[in-house]
Amino acid sequence: MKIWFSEDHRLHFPQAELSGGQFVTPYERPSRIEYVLGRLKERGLKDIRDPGPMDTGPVGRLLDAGFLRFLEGAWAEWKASGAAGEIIAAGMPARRMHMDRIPRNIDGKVGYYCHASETAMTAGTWAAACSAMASAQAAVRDVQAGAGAAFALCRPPGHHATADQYGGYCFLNNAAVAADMLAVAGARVAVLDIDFHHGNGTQDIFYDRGDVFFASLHGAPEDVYPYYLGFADETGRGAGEGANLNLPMPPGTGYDRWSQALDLALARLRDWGAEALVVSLGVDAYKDDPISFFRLDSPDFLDAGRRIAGLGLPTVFCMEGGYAIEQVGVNTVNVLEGYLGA
Ligand code: Q9C
Ligand code: ZN
Repeated sequence: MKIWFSEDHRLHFPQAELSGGQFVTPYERPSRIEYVLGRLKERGLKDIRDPGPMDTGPVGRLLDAGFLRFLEGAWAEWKASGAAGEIIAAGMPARRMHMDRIPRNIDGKVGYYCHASETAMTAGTWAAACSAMASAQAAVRDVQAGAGAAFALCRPPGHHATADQYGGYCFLNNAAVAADMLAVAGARVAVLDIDFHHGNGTQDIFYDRGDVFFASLHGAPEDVYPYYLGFADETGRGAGEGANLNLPMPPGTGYDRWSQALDLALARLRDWGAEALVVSLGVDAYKDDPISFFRLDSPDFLDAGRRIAGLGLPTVFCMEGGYAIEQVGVNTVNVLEGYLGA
């Protein structure tokens, strides 16, 4: 299995995350990736390649043009406005305000294009986000050329980003663009999101579409971010009706319950007729994750990889979350090894 990875992820490293009313060092930090790289090498997964530049075509096809222009130019505009710090959204359009008028002022634009203010942007955020996207695209090309699977070691992650909003540590939705590339080429594509958090961005992007199935296992939105999406009664709309499956679970959920949910999701994808799979591979369901509340242990990730392999589909893995930094490598590579060993 090829692994696609760009050093440019380092260009995104804000100093600040708004957490519990304080600015803390972001949980989503560059060192996460070092642990994954280290573990990959330790386990003999050494075919690690640089993806080169992002292919803007598939990105522009799926995501909002104004949003992409905003992300690219935000830092320059922010600095030009005299702001001294990192880009942090202060206010967003709320109930009974205008959702469809884009402010001229950069502070207003930031709120317009952001859905969660914990996530800061810096000078290198756009370049890093593009490099993560490039890895996802390279993994898609592998699978389209006949590889059974490929791993995009994306950072920053993507599944919380919609077509026109960032947040939840995500800017460009890597997995969604990967799925769309596969779908446009004619496959029935399933996205399986095993990150602890609901993949609100991916769900939103495909909610009306019947050619991409989205399934997510996650902490119940009553209890955890993203709070306002990810409920079990969200089943898709229009042509997408029946192609969205949310499996929210409560605090303390362990592998017994989680693996039953995984099996249910896999059965639904199979019944739907999925021909290609994109896995949003977050490992924050781990028991010691500092911002999550499931209880998976490291060997459980091996088993999860085995079960996913049981679908027998060409698979693109995209890295998402996981914040128990020192275990992120073992847990992520366990999914891949479980998959490969199955
Ligand atoms: N006080 C991903 O896993 N809320 N994003 C953090 C910490 C946002 C997680 C709360 C969590 C976003 C890709
Ligand atoms: Zn997560």
